[in-house]
Amino acid sequence: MQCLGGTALKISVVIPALNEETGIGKTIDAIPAQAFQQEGWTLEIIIIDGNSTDRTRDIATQKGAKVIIEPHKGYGRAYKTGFTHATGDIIVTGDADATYPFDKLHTYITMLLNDHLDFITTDRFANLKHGAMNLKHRFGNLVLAFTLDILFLTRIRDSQSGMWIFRRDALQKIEPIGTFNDGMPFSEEIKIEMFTTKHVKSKEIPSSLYPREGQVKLESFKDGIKNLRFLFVKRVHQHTR
Ligand SMILES: Nc1nc2c(ncn2[C@@H]2O[C@H](COP(=O)(O)OP(=O)(O)O)[C@@H](O)[C@H]2O)c(=O)[nH]1
Ligand SMILES: [Mg+2]
Repeated sequence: MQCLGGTALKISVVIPALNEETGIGKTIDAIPAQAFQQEGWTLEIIIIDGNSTDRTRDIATQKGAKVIIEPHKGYGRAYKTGFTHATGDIIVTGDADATYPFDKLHTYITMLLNDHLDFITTDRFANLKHGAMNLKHRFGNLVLAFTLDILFLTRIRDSQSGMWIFRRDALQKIEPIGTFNDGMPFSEEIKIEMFTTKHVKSKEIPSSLYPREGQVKLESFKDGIKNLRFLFVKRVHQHTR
């Protein structure tokens, strides 16, 4: 049994959801709860619901998840709230739209533990399935990752990936999470902080992306520009800190 300070290791899976009734059930079902149990790990699933008007909350509750309502808009805002509720030693994130390989979590967590890492981000492009991402999004993602790498001297291939596996105490080593962007740039910001902070051991690992269930919340062009702009603003602030 993998333990931390004598007690069983606890995993918190934190998932933001806004009207995801078609994906939330599949997403939760993919979490390999049985493999966790065999390892002696305990599991909590926290859904941060943005006041969905469909059956998202009902389905999540039925599947045993804890549902927290965050009425303020924003992907980043949902995570900021979610992380304050997470009590696990390890936090795992991902969308509620069944696109991320939650079925591989056991392997990813084992890698974090065995390699003594603080933070893992997943590269969805490593094994991209046909139809999982259109060319426009693929190009936008390339531009954003390239810009981030140039500005922050990192080597991240997928700056927008929303699946991260990390030790909760790594959040104490970076800038206060409360100061992070409330919107989609949150995903870039957490990677920038984890990869550029001294004494935080971070790694990007190959992963995959499944086709989305339900309606996309991202407004591709508008959010793409916001994400790009964010990188420059963050760079200037980091420089003057
Ligand atoms: N709670 C909450 N969740 C959100 C909000 N906006 C997006 N999400 C969720 O965040 C995740 C990412 O959004 P998505 O549309 O899949 O963006 P993409 O993967 O970048 O195309 C999904 O699970 C959404 O349901 C929001 O304002 N509040
Ligand atoms: Mg998504």
